Amino acid sequence: MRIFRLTNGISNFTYVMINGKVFELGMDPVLALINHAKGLSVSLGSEVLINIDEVFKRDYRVSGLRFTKPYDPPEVWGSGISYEVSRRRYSEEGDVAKIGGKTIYERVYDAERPEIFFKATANRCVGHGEPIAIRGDSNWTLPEPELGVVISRDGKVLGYTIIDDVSARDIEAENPLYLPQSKIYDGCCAFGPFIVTPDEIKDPYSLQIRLRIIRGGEVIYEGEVSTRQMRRRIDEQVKYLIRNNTVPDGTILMTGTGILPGKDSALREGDVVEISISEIGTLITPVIKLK
Ligand code: DO4
Ligand code: MG
Repeated sequence: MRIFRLTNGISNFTYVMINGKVFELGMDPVLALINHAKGLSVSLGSEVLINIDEVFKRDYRVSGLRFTKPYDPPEVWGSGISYEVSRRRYSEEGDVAKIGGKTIYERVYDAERPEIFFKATANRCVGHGEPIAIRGDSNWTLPEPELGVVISRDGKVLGYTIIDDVSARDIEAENPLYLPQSKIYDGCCAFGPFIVTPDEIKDPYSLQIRLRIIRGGEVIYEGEVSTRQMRRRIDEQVKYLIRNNTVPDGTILMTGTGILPGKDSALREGDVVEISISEIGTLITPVIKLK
């Protein structure tokens, strides 16, 4: 089952795709995911005939029906430095503090406890076709394409999604204590277009994540990674997130980036970020710069 939401700019309409057919969803999307996980029934409305491929091409600048975020997540959290490449690149870029001869990023990669940080609330998130943002005070902001997991309050994985942990790398590189300011701001997170239930994913550890940054119609950066290269299991990351920390049903956890474009690919207003994950889909977002 795949949940998605369309908007006409005034009202939102939530749908579910089952075996290629699209139905109106007759209940709250998070409840539908919980029921699906428990083998309980999901309330469906009428079947609808929508040309998904056609709607997929539209963005927020055109009027009419278009994609938006699949639901309003109560909280979005991140897990960091979960790929070897992020351990190395985060250690190299910026004036990075060392403790006991290792950078903080090397230490956290090797440690038993993962890096877990707060990322966003629903109002800071956008969906497919909607703009992600560069902070007005950042000149080096990068997309971080990640596998997102939607979880229940008891840590069960209810669904998978594509998520972009957009990060002001210059602000964090100046001082790691600035992490919340580099991570949390308006338009700092995009996810969707679909939430895909676990029964539709063969193996979450063999998904291919691809990133393209497009500028003026030209691809200026392209990279890919497999979730096979993730250092920690998803259940281990979730376990630390919910340890003594009650999260609401429908919370999203980002599982870390394994693709890091260089400083020369810093996002600019007008760029388009395209993230694909095999078996899930493609999330495309234009980029704006905040004042
Ligand atoms: O502190 C660094 C943040 C790391 C991160 O967001 C990632 O590895 O994806
Ligand atoms: Mg990240």
